[in-house]
Amino acid sequence: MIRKYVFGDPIETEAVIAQIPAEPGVFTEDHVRLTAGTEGMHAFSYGLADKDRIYGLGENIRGINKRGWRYISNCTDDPNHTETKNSLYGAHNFLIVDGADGRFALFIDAGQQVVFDCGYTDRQKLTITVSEGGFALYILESDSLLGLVHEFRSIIGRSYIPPKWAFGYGQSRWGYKCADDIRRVVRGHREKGVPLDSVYMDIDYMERFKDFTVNEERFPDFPAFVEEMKAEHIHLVPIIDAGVKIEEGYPVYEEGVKNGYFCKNADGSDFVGGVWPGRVHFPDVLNPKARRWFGHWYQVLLDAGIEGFWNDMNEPALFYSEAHLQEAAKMLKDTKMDNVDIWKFFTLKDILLNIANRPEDYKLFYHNVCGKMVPHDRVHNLYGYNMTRAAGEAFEELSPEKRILLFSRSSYVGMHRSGGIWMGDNQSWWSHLLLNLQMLPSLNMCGFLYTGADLGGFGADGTEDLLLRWLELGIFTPLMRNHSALGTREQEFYQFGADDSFRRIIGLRYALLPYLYSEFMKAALGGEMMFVPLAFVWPEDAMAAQTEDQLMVGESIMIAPVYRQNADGRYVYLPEEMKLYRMRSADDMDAEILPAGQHYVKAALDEVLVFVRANHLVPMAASAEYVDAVDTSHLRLLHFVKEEAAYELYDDDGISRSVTLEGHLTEIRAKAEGDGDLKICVSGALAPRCGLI
Ligand code: MIG
Repeated sequence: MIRKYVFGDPIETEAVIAQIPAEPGVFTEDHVRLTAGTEGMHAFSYGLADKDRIYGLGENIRGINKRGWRYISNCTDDPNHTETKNSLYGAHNFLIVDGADGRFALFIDAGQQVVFDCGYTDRQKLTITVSEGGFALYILESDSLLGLVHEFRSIIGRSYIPPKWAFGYGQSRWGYKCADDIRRVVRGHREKGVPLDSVYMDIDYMERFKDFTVNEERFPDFPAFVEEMKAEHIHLVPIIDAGVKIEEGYPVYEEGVKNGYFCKNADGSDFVGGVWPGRVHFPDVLNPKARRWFGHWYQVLLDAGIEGFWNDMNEPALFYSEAHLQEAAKMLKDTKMDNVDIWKFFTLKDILLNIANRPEDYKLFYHNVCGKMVPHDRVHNLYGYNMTRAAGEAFEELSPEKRILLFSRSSYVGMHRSGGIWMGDNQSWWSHLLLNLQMLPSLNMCGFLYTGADLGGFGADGTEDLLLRWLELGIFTPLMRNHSALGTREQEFYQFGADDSFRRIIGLRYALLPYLYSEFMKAALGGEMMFVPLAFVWPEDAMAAQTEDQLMVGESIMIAPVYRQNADGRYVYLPEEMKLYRMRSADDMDAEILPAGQHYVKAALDEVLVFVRANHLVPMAASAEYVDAVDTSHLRLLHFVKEEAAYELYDDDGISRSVTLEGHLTEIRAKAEGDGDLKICVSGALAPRCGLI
């Protein structure tokens, strides 16, 4: 059951693609009350019983159950993902209430700011406040939590599917400057037999940070270099920033100005902001013509052989607006420095400290939405979405056969059809390893399946044990990329000592690929989650509902990564009997069956805990150095078969755009025979290719 209500005159976001007629007349709902209408804002509230839980809100801080904090949908470039924050890079306004009075979900489709007060101001109240402007509210009902997610996903359309190679390991660092830096990274991995499929190119590959340019001194023959890397089975993935450098003779700038494709000031001139290239204009990606134009610029890099991109700075991040920079400079100049008291000092300090991403600056510029000039703050949360959509739509034309890798920093529901996201600038903190885990299911609820965090942490100095432990989670996330910031400790695996552990753990990802790819594709094509909180699988189990450091990955396994430094294991809650595989590599593991309940489970620094549910199978391959080398002609099964089990394995060529479940699923069946000494018989078309582990 889905009901839609429209308030005011909303700007069409195209987040929802199903045709749902709006309810006529006044807003009446059993659950949700419309409470206030002050200053053009709308607020809704819902009374929470003591044990009610709230899920959703996609990319965000804090736990899986969102109750007890205030979250603000306001796409923000903020690298410090601490508990004190209210917003990260995305705006994912989907929320589920799992309440004593029943379960329901809602989606606020609005490009402007939305505040979700989930029992923060008043523990017994959920209040949602939508900033001025029109919007649509969807109310969804279903008996189950998974049913609510499925329903939502069915109206927002299919999630983005990357090429299969994008499930390989990627190495990135803000600081690789030239072809030799990249060659060194590839050699570092290949020499030690550590698998690798991609190397990311951060802003330094460009000429003066200009999009769609390549610095010729650093990459003298770029297409040849791309080919050279491909011969080593490495895909280069360049970054694209939102801001277009203002520079005479730079065609992206000149075309944009000529055609009026940039965001405008109130007086109709092009808005000027400051980002990496210095002074920039922002492409008005909300205007379909400008979107198409910007998207087609990616062709320059496609023509050079590039097959994947990451879109950055598209909240959009604003180091400064030119207007405010002038103002700030004047304020500083006008201050008499001979008698600065402490209050004056704070004012001075704040002038520069708060110059980036100022809310006031986001009100200064305008978009052309269907011929109307719309202030940016009304559509702020749609910017990164539409930048990435620009690329995604262009790729459908420019690469009609082959999938292109694409993921973004900023996003909104709807963008999940065009690309994935990475979780932005985290830190090399143990708490962010846990945050990575907790964001996964919330993102999946909102359609974002191709996702992952900067493994090892982006900001701050990482350590060997942190990287190892983080990879032990990262081997399960669709995007598996080690990335770190300029100025931090170098973080490629070979900067540390434990080469062999890294080889075995990263190798495990490749061995698990048949299962992980299959689960990803089934989730994408079926509108399901790949990472599921225990609460969604065992909703009546109060312990499961509180377990926020374990996840189901697909139908067969539960993961429980270690996320504390110096721990030799961790407590794991088993809602039911499971078989634990303690894996050191694809070939080295021990297994034991554990009863339901709480267990302290040992996991050495180089061991991964995989819990298989009863009557389930996990198809694996042998490890490989790159995705194309994973040999699926021989599969081995992790198994916990008490009676019988069946698994539907999905596979395809990994690159064609047209994908369906039909014709790509093969069933593997296993049956336990005999009493005392169980024998497991595998059947189905794949049986001759399957061995047991
Ligand atoms: O202001 O391109 O999140 O991944 O390395 C920083 C440099 C800009 C932010 C991205 C990060 C990237 C960095 N970028």
